[in-house]
This record gives sequence, C-alpha cells and structure tokens, in this order.
Amino acid sequence: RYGRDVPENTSATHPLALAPVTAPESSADAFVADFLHSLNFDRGVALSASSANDRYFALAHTVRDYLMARWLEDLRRQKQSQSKGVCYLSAEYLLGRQLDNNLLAGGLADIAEEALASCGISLDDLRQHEVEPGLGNGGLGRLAACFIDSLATLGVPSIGYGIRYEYGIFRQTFVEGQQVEQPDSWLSLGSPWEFARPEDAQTIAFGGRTETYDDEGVTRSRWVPGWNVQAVPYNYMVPGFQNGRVNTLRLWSAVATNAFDLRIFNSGDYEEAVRAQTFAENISKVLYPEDSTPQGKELRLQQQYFFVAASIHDFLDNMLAEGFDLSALPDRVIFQLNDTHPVIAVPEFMRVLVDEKKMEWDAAWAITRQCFAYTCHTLLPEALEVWPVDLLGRLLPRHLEIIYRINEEFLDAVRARYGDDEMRIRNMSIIAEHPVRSVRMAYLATVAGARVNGVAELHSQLLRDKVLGDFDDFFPEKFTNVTNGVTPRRFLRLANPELSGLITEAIGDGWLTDLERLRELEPFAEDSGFRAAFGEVKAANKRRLHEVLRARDGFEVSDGHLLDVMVKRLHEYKRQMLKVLHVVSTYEGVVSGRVPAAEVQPRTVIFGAKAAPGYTMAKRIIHLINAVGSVVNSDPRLDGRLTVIFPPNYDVTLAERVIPAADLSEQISLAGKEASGTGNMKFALNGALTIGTDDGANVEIRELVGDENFFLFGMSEPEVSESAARGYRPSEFYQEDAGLRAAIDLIASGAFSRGDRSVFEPIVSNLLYEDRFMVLADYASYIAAQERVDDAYADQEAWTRSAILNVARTGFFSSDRSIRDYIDRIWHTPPLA
Ligand code: CBF
Repeated sequence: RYGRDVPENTSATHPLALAPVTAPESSADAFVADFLHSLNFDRGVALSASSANDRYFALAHTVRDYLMARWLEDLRRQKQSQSKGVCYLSAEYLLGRQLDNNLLAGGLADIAEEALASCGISLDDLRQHEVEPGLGNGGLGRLAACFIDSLATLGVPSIGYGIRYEYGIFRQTFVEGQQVEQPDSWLSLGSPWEFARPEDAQTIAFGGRTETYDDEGVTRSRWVPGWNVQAVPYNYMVPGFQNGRVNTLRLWSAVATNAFDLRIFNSGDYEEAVRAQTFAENISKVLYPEDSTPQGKELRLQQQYFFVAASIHDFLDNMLAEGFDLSALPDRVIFQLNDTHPVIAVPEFMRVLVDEKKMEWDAAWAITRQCFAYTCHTLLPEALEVWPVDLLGRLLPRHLEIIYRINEEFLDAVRARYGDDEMRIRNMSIIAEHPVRSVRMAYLATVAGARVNGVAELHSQLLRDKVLGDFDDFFPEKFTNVTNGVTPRRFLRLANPELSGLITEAIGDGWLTDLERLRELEPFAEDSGFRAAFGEVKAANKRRLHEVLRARDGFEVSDGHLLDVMVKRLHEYKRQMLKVLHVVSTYEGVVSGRVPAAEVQPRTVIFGAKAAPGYTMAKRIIHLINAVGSVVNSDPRLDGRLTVIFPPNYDVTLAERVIPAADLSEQISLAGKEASGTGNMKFALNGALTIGTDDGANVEIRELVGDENFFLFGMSEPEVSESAARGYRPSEFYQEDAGLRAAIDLIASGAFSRGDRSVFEPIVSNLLYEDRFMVLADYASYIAAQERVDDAYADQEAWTRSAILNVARTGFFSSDRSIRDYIDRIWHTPPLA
C-alpha cells in the first residue's frame, strides 16, 4: 500500500516499486486500520486477545509507519546532498520514553488518542507500559538525547552514534534504606522503536601486534589484530518537532564473530563452546554505572573503541558518495566527542587514513584536526579519563603507536614555542608518567580537536584558567563555550501539558521551537488572573505527582506543602549532604523545643538519586537520607509539617513528573565543581525557583532571572579556591556554629540509626575532618537562604510572580540554542534546506 522507495539505480520496473514511500493518511480511521493491521500481522493476535505489550507494540509500529516516509527521505537526501553533517559520538544517550515524543513530533497525539479510544484502549495506559531506555547515567547522557532532538528539529544533517547496552543504568531499590542495584533489562519485552541492521555489521578488531612492511618501496606500519567482534547496528528514528525531518540514532550491539564452536559443543564442554560468544557480547552488555569518576577498566575501553571504530567505519563506508576524495572530509563531517569516552576515535581515524587509505601522516593529521571537536563535561580532576599504557597497548597496539607519535610531534611544537621548559612539557604531555604511565584522553582530545568547549560560561572559563590552562596558552583559538540546554518539547510541552497550554494561550505556540519567545510572558507576571491560573497549574501538577508517588511507591504526600526537590546523581560534590543537614536542623529545632512546630513552613523534601555501586560514601548518604526520612516523617512533634520522600530509581520518566510540580529547585554544588547542570534549567523553565550556589549554569540562570527571583548562597569559586589554599578546617565551622553542631551531633548520636552510633559515623568523621566539598563552610549561608525561601513562600502572590518570571526568562536554555551555538562556533553545518 505504501509503495517502495527505490534508489535511482534499481532494476525494478513495477510502478509501485518505483513510487516513493508515502505516509499513511492522517485520520483517526486510518490510524485504527493501521493499528489493527499491526496488531494482527506484526503481533499475530486479535484485539480481544492482545496483551498491553501487544497493543503498545502495535501502537509504536503505527507511529513508526507515519514517520517512515520522512525518515527514508531524509536518509536519501543526506546521502545525496553530501553536505557537511555532524556525527555525534556519545557513549550515553539517556533517551527517556519514546512513544509520547514521537507522537508529538509526528503531530499524531490527538489522532492516536481518538483512534485508540474507539478501540476501547486508553492511550495513557499504553504510555505507562513503555520501559524507558536508560542508556546513560545522568546529565551527559540526557544532554546527548536533547541534542539529537534539537538537531532533528533544526534539520541539521546528523547521526548519533552510541552503544545499545543490553542493560542500561541499574534499577535502584532500597532494602532497609540502603541502595540495592538490580539489572535494568529494558529489552526483555523487545523494543518497538529499533531496526536491527545485521547486514550493516562492522568487524571490530582488538589485541595482537603491529608490524612494518614494505609497500612498493615505502615502509608502512600495520596492525595484526588478535581477535575481533561484530558490531551490529540498530537504528532509531529521531524525529524533528513537526518539521517533517527524521534523523538517525545508530546504536551498536556486540556479537561474537564465531559464536559457537560445534566441535567443542559436541565434545560436551558447553561452557567452553560459547565462551567466545559470552566474551564478545559482554562488550555491549551493560552501561558502566558511574557518572563522574572512571571505574571500569578494560571492558570500558573495549566498549569505547568498539563503538567509535564501528561508527567511523560506518560513516566512511556508508555515508560518503562513491569515490569521495578523503582530503575533502573536513567539508563533509565533524565528529563531536561527547566527553573523553569516544576520544580513542582520534587514533582510529588516523589509523584508517594512514594505514588503510595509505595517506601521508601529515596530510592525515591535518584532516583529523579539522574533523574532531571535543566537549569537556567536568572539572573534577579524577573524572578526566586516563588509560594505562599497558592496557591500551595490549588492547590497541597500533593506536598506542599513533598516540605516541601525535604526542612527540605536539611536544616538539611545545618546545619550539617555549624552549626546554621541562615542567611545562611534562604537564602538557599526552602521556602521564605518574602514578602509572598513562594516556590522558582529555589532552589527546584537546590536541586533536578543532575546538574544545565547556558546557557553561563559568565551566569554560575554569577549563581555560585551570584544568587545561597550558593548552589555552598554546592554542587559545581552540577554546570556546557552549552553554548546555534542554529540549522544550520533552521537558515543557510533554512533561507539563497544563503549563504549556497556559503559555500557548497567552503567547501562541511559537515558543516550542523558539524558546526565547517565553520573554513575551513577562507582562503576564503582573496579571493577577494569569498568576491565579499559573498557581492552579502548579497545584494540579502537585496532585498529579502525588498520585504517581502513591501508585509507584505507596507514598502519601500532604497538600499545601512547599515542594522542595533535589534530584540528580548522588555525588559528594553535588552536596545532598547539605540538604540533609537542613532537614536535620529543622527537625532538631522542633524536637529540642527551640522552634514551635507551628512556625515551620510546611515542606515536602523530595530526593531522587542513584549512587554508583562502588561509591561507598554516596551509598552511605542515601542510607542516611532514608533514615532521616523515616524518623522525621513519623515523629508526631513535627505535626506533619516536614516530610522527606525518596522514591527509588529516579529516571527520566519520574523527572517528567517531579519537575513540573516543584516549587524549589536545589542546585547546591560547591562552586567550581558542577560543570553546568541541566536539571537546574528544567526546573526554572517549569517555574520552580532555584536555591543555588554560583556554580555551573546556575550563574547564567541567576543573571537571566534576576537576583530577586533566585536564592543565592555559598562561597564563590574564587572564595572556595582561597579557602582551600589557606587550609580548610571543617571542624572550625562545627565548633563555631551551634545549629550546625546540633545537627551533626544528632546524626552522630544514633538518632537516625536506632541508637547505633557507628552506622553514620563515617559520614560524620568525613564531614568533620575532611569535607572535601566544604559542606560545613556553606552551611550557615545555606540555612539563611532557606529562611529567605520560607519568608518568600509565605507571600504566594509574590512567589508565583517570581515563578512566572523564571519561566519567561529562561528561554535561553533551549537545546535548540545550544545546537545553534555549536553550529556557529564549532561545526559550521547549516541545516539541510
Ligand atoms: O554537560 C552535561 C552534564 O554532564 C555531567 O553530568 C557529567 O557527566 N560530566 C556534569 O556533571 C553536568 O554538570 C553537566 O551538566
């Protein structure tokens, strides 16, 4: 019925085969017919016998069919035009649920709802059925997902490359308040959104040795690998927002080259017979559950090389026109390195050009330096990946040789500029000598990249001043900033339909693709009718969240509370501990009799956070939060005015419910530690006020929304540095601040651990004697800011006015704007007309 799109060189003659694919007719009746067709013919069931999963699959397939014509057309046009495009290389894509996003992008939501209703099916029930693909840890992976959405919405030719982890970010459960990780088998019922392309598999080699050989009088090097695996791609549609464009996300899955040794199997050694298969498939088995510190070693390097090598070969083999002149590659592609995880792509690209395509080294290096750009997402020194030379050389011997040569030539250039300044040379070398000889991947990316960017103004400045200071001196023209952004489609339109409706009623719907237009809302902050409607939306979002939390986790949330939310990965630098101290101080004030319960502003504090499984202190803090919650929530002296809720397994789906309901957004990292943050942007856009430090993108949020609509506290980054240089002694703050002392003493006393003082002792000792992220130094200022929050919340009209201004003034944080900045400052890839 849809016809077939046939490339120009087809030998088919049938008119149907030559007709382009067309989208199905856009009507509820046609949708019903397609949905039932898919149920019957793809799933093999009748409607009456179908399971929720059958219906969800049939719906997803129907939606896919509507997008298919556009996708095939975009694939064709991107290949035909050969215009410059982006290959976004990212080890993580934290996609969230796909159904709603694709319905919205395709403009199909109303039709689908009507069509399903006429079959007696609730669209909402099917929405709940979807298991989100959690193929990322946190901010970095979610950013990649926002970026591919914006790339498609802006019509930029691009492809996202990554890994199809069989198990995504672990599913968090709590047992007696402590985190227990369960595997995330998101694929157990299959995924209706993916298209396996085994015929496009790439062979990815590892190990072995290198050798030189004579190639018609030229001595060349080559790699003689020891083993290999197959990288099988799975394609996902990435539809632009109602613009008829569909880009591609291509995720690689590892499969053994020789899955099965029949001879060994027949001899009865079943385990040995499938050893190769198990070994190979491990590569894409599981997402490393860490966020800011490298933990996994060999397997993680295998994963990184596996996906970038497959992606580079895929691009060169399948995306370039026949006979493409490789010296023109810089006009055809930019590989964006999303943090250091894909940086091994640089030596791989060089290897392909020099060893396989037989290009001269200098020519290949000149091309490579224009084809890569690097985004750094951190400031924590321990998060800058390094690979021991031993390991890298064993797994990728030719790549190590290439890295050595890149380094040698780079250091020659450094010497030529600065003379024999040994200190500088050691500091800038891509190879670190201590504690073990290793490759500094951030340095390799900086040397190879055409541009290096940080992800918020402050972060980019600190990168230039501190983390990569010598490189900034050497290549000042490389450094730039692109402040992160979030997609307004998912995080405002879909997550907060009521607020979206209100905004659209007030200013039209242009904001969906031009978020700066939210500015037009500013005058509405002065309109009492609009404020009332805005307040009603917030209240409705809170009710909706309460229902979700009741159904999901059995929590009962009181009405009329200030909803104070801290959701993000658990890391000491993010300082969930500071929030805990605030809760404990409030509790202690009441139970000690100093503060009458009636004077406490009713608050519900919501935490959401996963800790990397090997990060002991983070897991202790999770335990403490749960322990404090269970004591505080059940103490009648609080009169129900303070509640702590910690729903397990915070994910994108829960974020979409929590963020629109929040009154207060906690962005309280130690200044100079959070590269950007993106949760901070989502909250502000949904009308939560931020309590935050001058860190990451908070700085830009505060500048935009105005000091009077933001609760600033804490040391600035220079003050943090000065304090550290002077020698920070946390115990002095403990001694000097009675409130802080009382809170810490209460935790130390065993009040939250049934009298057992040992349970949280490591947390207390850490705070008193180390406190790397200066929680105690910022405590007093934080408590004072929270008092300002309480006062402000008491005046609901003024609070709502500030909330509206937060929405109106944060249009800058659209990922569409981030992508435009990447295009202007880094990629130079115009949209495809
Ligand atoms: O840039 C996106 C995000 O990346 C991180 O999550 C990361 O993994 N390095 C940072 O911690 C965030 O600050 C940042 O927003």
